Amino acid sequence: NKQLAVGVVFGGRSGEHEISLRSAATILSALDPEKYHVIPIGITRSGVWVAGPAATEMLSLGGQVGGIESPSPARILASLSSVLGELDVVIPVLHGTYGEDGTIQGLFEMMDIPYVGCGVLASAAGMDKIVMKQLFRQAGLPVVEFRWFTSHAWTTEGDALQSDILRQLGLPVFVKPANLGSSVGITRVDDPADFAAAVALAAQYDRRIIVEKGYDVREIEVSVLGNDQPEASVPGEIISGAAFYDYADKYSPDSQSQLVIPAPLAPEQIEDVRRLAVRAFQAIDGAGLARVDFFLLRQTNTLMVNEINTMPGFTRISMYPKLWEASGWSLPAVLDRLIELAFARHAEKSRLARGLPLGTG
Ligand code: G1L
Repeated sequence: NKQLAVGVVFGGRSGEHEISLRSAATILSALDPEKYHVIPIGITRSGVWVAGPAATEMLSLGGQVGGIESPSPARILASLSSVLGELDVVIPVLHGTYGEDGTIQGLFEMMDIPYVGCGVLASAAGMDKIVMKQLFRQAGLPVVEFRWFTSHAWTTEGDALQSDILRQLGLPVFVKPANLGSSVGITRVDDPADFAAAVALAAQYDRRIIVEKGYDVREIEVSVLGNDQPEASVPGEIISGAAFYDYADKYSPDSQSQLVIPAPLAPEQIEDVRRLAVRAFQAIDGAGLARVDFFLLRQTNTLMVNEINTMPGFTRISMYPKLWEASGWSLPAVLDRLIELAFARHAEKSRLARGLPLGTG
């Protein structure tokens, strides 16, 4: 019974390097050493891949390893090929750009290495608030009212866009960059006079901007695990002190927000939210795992799918593992399952024809 070689890839070029290191440390310590030969793999801030002592050092130093010089593409490619050689499966633990947006998943596809979690399409769709909401809407899921536009449209016809959007959505609205994992660049707007500044801020992070209608809500989250027959955990609720669950709140240990598990909901509503979570996962063609975040509108007591997160926070105090814990699945058991799912998906893909006529190999 041979141990599986599991690479855990963390760090990276995104602004959220440290969050990746913390989730990676949790995953490394929860993988069963009887079953797995675990290989930490770090990506430095400059994009160079390192394994062995240098990777372990990155974890303990909180990402201070490596300069900020830009290595050549050839050097990056050489570093990653030297590191990814002997792996049976990889777990990407990377935030944002180059991590959860489908790019690294594409790299693993090209190298034919099984990897944990969503594929290219679901990862990319899950990182884009506009595409995600369009897919949800098309699948018949309830989503908040929204509008979107490009920075270019804003510069050429901003006044018309603003009046049209505010007439449609009312106030408050949330103005957000379309393509970003965390809550940076997001503004709640209560006064039309503040709208343009909110758009200018969001436009610093993406060329596409989404405006969502604001509601008085409770925030409910569900963990999903599986490939073709995804399962939903018990729901949890985030009780937030702040005006909204912002970046600092989400990740700082002295956070004002509190997780309530299971969420205090009526039994029918628990079933509803779990069913909706599975459908949201399927709407983006999810695989492996995702956390689905809901709004429960206080006024009407109705549920709306807010977002899906294909790489949820994964420290011991994070919602995703805590919801499974409450559903009877320990962190090591969840990781075992995710690795099985990675192999199942890889095997299924390998069996599919690759556009070749039958009989050519
Ligand atoms: F191990 C899993 F399940 F594959 C996994 C991997 C990565 C779960 C969650 C995450 N999360 C992240 O990588 C992060 C986006 C929170 C950065 Cl730390």
